[in-house]
Amino acid sequence: MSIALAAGDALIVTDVQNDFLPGGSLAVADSTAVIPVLNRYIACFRARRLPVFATRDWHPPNHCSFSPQGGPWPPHCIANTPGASFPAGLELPADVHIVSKADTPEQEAYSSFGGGRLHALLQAAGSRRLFIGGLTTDYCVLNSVKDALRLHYAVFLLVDAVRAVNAQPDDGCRALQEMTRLGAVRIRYEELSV
Ligand code: VGL
Ligand code: ZN
Repeated sequence: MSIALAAGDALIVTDVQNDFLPGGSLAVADSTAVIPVLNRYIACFRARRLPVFATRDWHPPNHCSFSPQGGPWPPHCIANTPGASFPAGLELPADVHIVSKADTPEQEAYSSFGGGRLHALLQAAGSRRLFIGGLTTDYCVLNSVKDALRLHYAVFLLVDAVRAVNAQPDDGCRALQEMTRLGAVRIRYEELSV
């Protein structure tokens, strides 16, 4: 497949944050590998003046998803800490649209569409086709893609720029299958016609 980027396309860089990278509190295997690939996608979108969105997990210190509060995860991505920051190597454009999520103690949001702000920003930008990559395949990417399809966006899943938590060994594979079954189109960078 060869895909030409066009007006109405938007790139969504999902939760590429230090705590999901090696050395972080919720490190995902091989997650560093998404950074150079996402940088290439970012450069393509920038060159065409197409919008780039970066979502981030932005939790308070007592977030309900943390194990001390009875949740499933170690504390991670606490707002305004280095663990919640985007890694230095991620080349986000100066005009990136940053969308924070799950930023109150009682609210969990695996989907970047939680709260409705991303949808409003995308609508304001006139975006209809979403190119979604980042972390993690089996949580935030999966739930964001499902919401995007439900909201009638066309979704291209950047399979070379996602990595999974794999709490169960094949969670990432199953998430890819589910997203494809629901209508997301898997693409790799080489398939963008530049
Ligand atoms: C995520 C685990 C916990 C994600 C967020 O963004 O995929 N995963 N919090
Ligand atoms: Zn989280």
